[in-house]
Amino acid sequence: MALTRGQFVVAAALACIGCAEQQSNKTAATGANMQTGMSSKQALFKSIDKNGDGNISQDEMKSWMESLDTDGNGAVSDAEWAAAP
Ligand SMILES: [Ca+2]
Ligand SMILES: [Ca+2]
Repeated sequence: MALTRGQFVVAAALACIGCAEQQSNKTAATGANMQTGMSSKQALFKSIDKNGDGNISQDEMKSWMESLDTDGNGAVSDAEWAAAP
């Protein structure tokens, strides 16, 4: 089954959220999220949901991925992910 571009983007985002969740213990240990009180998963959602309507649209997902893809090759490498704020 072939994925459409939109389905691919959503699948990639879900994979990224899974990565963030796996790293949440490490983040909590450093106290990086103490000021916001949000889990890294919530913070990631809010950072993608630019207009704050509680939904991540394909456009929001696309612009988020493009913001991470600093070399513009259409993919987010682990180095680009690691360098993301
Ligand atoms: Ca939104
Ligand atoms: Ca890239």
